[in-house]
Amino acid sequence: MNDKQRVAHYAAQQVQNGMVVGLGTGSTANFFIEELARRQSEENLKFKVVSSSVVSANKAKQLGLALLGIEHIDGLDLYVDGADEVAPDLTLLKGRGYDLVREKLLAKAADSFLVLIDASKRVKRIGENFPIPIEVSPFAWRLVQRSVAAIGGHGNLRQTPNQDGLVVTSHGSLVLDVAFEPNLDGKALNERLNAIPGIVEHGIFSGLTRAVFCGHDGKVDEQWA
Ligand code: ABF
Repeated sequence: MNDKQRVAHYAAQQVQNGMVVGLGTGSTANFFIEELARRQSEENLKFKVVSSSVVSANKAKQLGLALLGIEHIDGLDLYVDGADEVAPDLTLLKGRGYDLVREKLLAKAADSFLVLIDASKRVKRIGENFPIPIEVSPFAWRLVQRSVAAIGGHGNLRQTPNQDGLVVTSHGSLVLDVAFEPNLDGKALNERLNAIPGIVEHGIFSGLTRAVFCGHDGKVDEQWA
C-alpha cells in the first residue's frame, strides 16, 4: 500500500452512517472513493455522496455509491480531497485537475474539510512548486491577466496536453496559470485574487481546511486547524 492509499483508507474511517460526503478529484480521492465502496459493501455503511467532478461522479456511480446532484444539497458533513501544495498554516493550492469551482464550493459548504496528502505536497509557501490556477470567463482573460500582473503575477492560458488548443473547464472557463513573486504568502494572495473581477475562481484555499492527513513512511500524521 502506498502513502496515498494509506491516508485515503485512514480518512474513510471518518465516515459514519447517514453522512453526506463530498468526493474530491485526483488519485488520492480515487483511493478514498474505492475504500468507501468497500465499507459500503463489507460493513453495510450507509451514506450518500456528492462529487466535485464528472470523473469522480462516474467512479462513484460505477462503484454503486448513492450520488446526489450538487444542485440538490444544502450542506454536507464531510468533504475529502487531495491537494497540490499544503503550507504550514494549512493554506492549500488545488486545481491542477481544473475542477476547482466545485472543489471550493464543497470545501466551504462542508462541516469538515479533510485534506489527504503524501509528504511531497508540503511546501513552505503556496506557489513554491506550481503556478496558481486561475479560472477566468473567456471574454475576461486579457483584463484578468493585466490585473494579476499589477500584483506581481505572470502567466498564460493553459494549453491542452498536446498543445493543440486551450483547456476549457467543465463550466466553460479558461485557466490562467500564474506564477507570483515569492514575497506574497498564500493568505495575502487569496485576498488579492478574490478582489479581481473576471476571476471565476482560483486555486488558493485559505481558511477552509479542518485537518490535513499526511501519509509518510508507512504511517499517517494528522494536523488539525
Ligand atoms: C484535484 O487533484 C486537485 O484539486 C488537486 O489539485 C489534485 C490532487 O491530486 P492527487 O491526489 O492525484 O495528487 O483535487
